[in-house]
Amino acid sequence: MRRIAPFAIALLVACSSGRSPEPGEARSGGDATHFLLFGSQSFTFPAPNLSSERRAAFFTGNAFFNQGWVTAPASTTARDGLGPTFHAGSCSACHFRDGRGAPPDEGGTVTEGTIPLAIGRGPDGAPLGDPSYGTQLQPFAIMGVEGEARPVVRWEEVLGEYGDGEPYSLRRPVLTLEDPAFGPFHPDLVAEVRMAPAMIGLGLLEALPDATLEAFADPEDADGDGISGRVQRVVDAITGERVIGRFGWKAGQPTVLHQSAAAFSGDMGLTSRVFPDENCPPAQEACAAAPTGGEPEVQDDILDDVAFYSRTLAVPARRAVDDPEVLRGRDAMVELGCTGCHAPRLETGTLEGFPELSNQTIRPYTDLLLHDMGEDLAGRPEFEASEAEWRTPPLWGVGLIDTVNGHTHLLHDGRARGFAEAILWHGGEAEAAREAFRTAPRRVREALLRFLETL
Ligand code: HEC
Ligand code: HEC
Ligand SMILES: [Ca+2]
Ligand SMILES: [Ca+2]
Ligand SMILES: [Ca+2]
Repeated sequence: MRRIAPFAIALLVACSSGRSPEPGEARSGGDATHFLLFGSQSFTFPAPNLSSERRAAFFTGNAFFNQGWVTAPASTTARDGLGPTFHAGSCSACHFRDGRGAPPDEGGTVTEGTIPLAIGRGPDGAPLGDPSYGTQLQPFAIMGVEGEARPVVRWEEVLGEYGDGEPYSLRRPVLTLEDPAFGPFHPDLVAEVRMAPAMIGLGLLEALPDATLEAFADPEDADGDGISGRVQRVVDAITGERVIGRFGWKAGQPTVLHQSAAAFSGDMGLTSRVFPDENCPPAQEACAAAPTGGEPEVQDDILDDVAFYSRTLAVPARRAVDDPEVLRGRDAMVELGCTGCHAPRLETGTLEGFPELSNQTIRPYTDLLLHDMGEDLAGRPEFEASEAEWRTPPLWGVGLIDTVNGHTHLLHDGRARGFAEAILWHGGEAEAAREAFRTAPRRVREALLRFLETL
């Protein structure tokens, strides 16, 4: 297990001069970084290097991302077909202002996230659905069809203390699925809460070469640093091939287009060329009999525009990169072992059709690999990802979630109420980094948090 030399910490506290930002450090998304304003619209801008013609596709996609879909049949045939069961009526209901969803308060229901379900993994590794409820809970339904169940979250407090004795409190969600409409759930069911992540910079992550992810992977922890990242491999629904997974909290989706089509299907009940079937498990007869909004419901050009939009949202520039405390915090990321997973700087390769996103130096703070984060965070298994394994999320933009969405909830289920809590939940491969943070002098912890605020 990784140990941080006390000497390294001492060094970190002592040195306060001589640090400076790297050239271009504020441009987290390379040329797809925007410097516009850092208010509530910070996640909504197109990559500034899109041509005006390509901006048009961005804004068409934007319109379909924000608009509500309606029940079929309707006079607006371009946007009907919602349901029969669904979790939300628009993409932006969860990705509000292209930002991060918030979890419910005590006893509330999940509105800005999803409830993945599984009773294990199927032969190809994909999550195996509950026989009556499938691989995702859709709490709502159109008229004449029943929603599947009501996901209710209650919070349980967990107490701890920092190395210097300062106490802290964490909280974990306890999810119950109330009033199931189609009989009891399978006894092996695992259900979890996942909050909607921000939409920025996704095409840049898609443009990272497979070889970059493979080079970070160290499945047997050959270098003995306690971190054994693994590449996720999933089945591409379009080609049927096994490819690297990158998107979603367990990297269960290979491309932004694939993830967008999966969202149309699982989150909104809208069929597309990628997922042509409605979500109606055999027990749900009214669901199967309900009218559809066309075959497919999401026309190809609309799916393509939404995926284009989802790929080309700019990454906001960092603030205060030359502030001495921020620079100390940046160094603490390295010294405490955070950058073993949250890789600071990467080069994108060529993403076909996206010269704007290709060959960029980006600072996403992720390796996009799966890491065992310990039992406390465990959820459902997904392809190569075990229950406890999660993809390192990119950290760009995390400092602006409060500005955009008015909350500071982090981690896949939104349990962390800020950066410190997010770090304190790290376990498994990240236990050594968490302990280094927990036992670090207060000054170092504060510098680290200050750094995260500038992302
Ligand atoms: C009901 C809430 C909800 C709705 C509606 C929703 N999403 Fe999401 N979105 C999520 C959640 C939760 C995740 C994480 C998925 C996972 O881990 O399985 C996600 C992830 C994504 C990602 C991957 C982001 C990343 O960082 O890996 C993309 C792209 C995306 N959604 C696009 C869309 C689009 C396009 C729509 C509309 C067609 C949409 N979403 C509708 C909740 C939602
Ligand atoms: C072994 C890999 C690993 C290490 C080391 C690691 N992290 Fe993480 N980090 C993750 C993963 C995986 C998640 C997502 C876990 C989840 O959502 O359940 C995460 C989540 C986070 C989040 C929340 C992000 C979000 O979008 O919700 C923050 C902030 C964070 N890490 C900061 C740090 C800091 C600071 C350190 C060093 C003290 C660190 N991490 C060390 C893998 C790692
Ligand atoms: Ca439908
Ligand atoms: Ca379902
Ligand atoms: Ca290793």
